[in-house]
Amino acid sequence: MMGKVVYISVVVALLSVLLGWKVFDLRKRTLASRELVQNHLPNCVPLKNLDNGSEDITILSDGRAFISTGLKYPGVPATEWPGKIFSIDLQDPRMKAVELRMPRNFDLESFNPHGISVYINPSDDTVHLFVVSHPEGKSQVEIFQFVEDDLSLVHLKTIKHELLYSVNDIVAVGLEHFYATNDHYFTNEFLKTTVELFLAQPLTNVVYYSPEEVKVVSEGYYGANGINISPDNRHVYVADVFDHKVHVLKKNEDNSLASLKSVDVGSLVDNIEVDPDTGDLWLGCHPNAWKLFMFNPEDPPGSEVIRIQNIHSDEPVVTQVYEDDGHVIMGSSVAAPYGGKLLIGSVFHKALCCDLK
Ligand SMILES: [Ca+2]
Ligand SMILES: [Ca+2]
Repeated sequence: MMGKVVYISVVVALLSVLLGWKVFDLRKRTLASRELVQNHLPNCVPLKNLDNGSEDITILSDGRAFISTGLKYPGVPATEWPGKIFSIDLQDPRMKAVELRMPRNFDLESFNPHGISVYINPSDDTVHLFVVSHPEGKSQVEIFQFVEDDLSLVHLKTIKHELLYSVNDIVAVGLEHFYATNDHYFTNEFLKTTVELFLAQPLTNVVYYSPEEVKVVSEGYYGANGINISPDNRHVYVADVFDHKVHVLKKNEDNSLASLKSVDVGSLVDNIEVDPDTGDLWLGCHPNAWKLFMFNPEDPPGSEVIRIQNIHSDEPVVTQVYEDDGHVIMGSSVAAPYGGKLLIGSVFHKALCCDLK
């Protein structure tokens, strides 16, 4: 493996020199470094206990929010804080983020939670939380059952598969069934953060997983990242972070996906949340991701939230809802609306709760 790493690195170094760092320039443009305009929402407050990243957030229809914290991800700043899952009852005006109790037999040391998704079991209404985790930099999916009485998680299953090699986010569609994005082609950390970033090729994909069948269902993304599903379960949405687009795919009977179209967002889209009532997409974005990768606290990466309305019409409406230059919140990765409020989470920084009006 090291031989391959050295070989590819030498080739890239030579190419970069020969091309006069054009590859590097291209990546810098793709990663965006535009100046940001402050576009704040009213009454934003940082959520207590959530200062160590809140990469993904999802909210149930009863106001129960789940939040993954403490992500360690190659190439971006990370906290020493261990990986944990928090929850907030948004119907409770105290808005207190509580750490969910984990099962004793679960390896907390290596737990490194990333994308999350919730599935409600139609037969008994139990809440199943799917969590992408990266123990020792690898990828696997942990499935838990949420117990509201004592705010705990019961571990049901760990899923590993050779096609789930660099998972960023998932969307659960059954008890052990989900779609997952692979955000990189390489699994080696050095290759991921250097060679792949600078070469910028559409090598990433979306995988369907079920106990019976695992298959690549969509490919050709520069960086497949957030994934979610429409309220009627007929369409899947995939964020291509490096192509600044959201792709709309039709979910077929056999769980394959058919590409319908893509919508330009003009920012690096991370996670996607879908409003269950309106079908609007809420996107946590990195408006100057270059600053995220070249992190300098004196010149911090900013945050941006974008909403897409009427995505299935001929004229989807793309609106910037929030933007900050990084002095309030750095590296926003997710935005989740509920009852007139908006939760904004970040890769390694704080989480905010704002009023939408
Ligand atoms: Ca997610
Ligand atoms: Ca993500």
